[in-house]
Amino acid sequence: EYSQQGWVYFNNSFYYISLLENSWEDSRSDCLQRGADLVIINSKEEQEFARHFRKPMWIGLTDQETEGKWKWVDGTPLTMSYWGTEEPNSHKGSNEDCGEIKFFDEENNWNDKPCETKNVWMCEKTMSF
Ligand code: 2F8
Ligand code: CA
Repeated sequence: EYSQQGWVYFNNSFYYISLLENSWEDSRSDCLQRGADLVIINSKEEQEFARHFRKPMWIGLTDQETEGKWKWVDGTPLTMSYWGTEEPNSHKGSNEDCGEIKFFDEENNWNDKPCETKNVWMCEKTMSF
């Protein structure tokens, strides 16, 4: 695992963890401007990699289009999921349409929360060789 100018390399992708906090949408815009997108987690190894930073962070997961139908930012449905206990729950009827990594002490640590909430975010740029 090596890093360069704020990016960390792992398994054919570079990852960027923000220093600021932002809404999910603004976080995504930042990733796009960096030629990346919010992180898409599609292996246990990648989940563990994201978890080991021990920071609540936005990931590229949303059900903004259809309530309850969670999708990654590239439009693909979830192949595996690591929701925390009782998540996703749209807590107390609030509109929780965006996904974060939250309970970093547990392998299952995704949480849905309101997209306008501010969070650190994680971008991923996949390498094509
Ligand atoms: O207990 C889980 C619950 O915790 C918070 O609500 C009290 C989260 N909300 C925010 O972080 C804004 C919920 O998303 C979470 O389900
Ligand atoms: Ca929640």
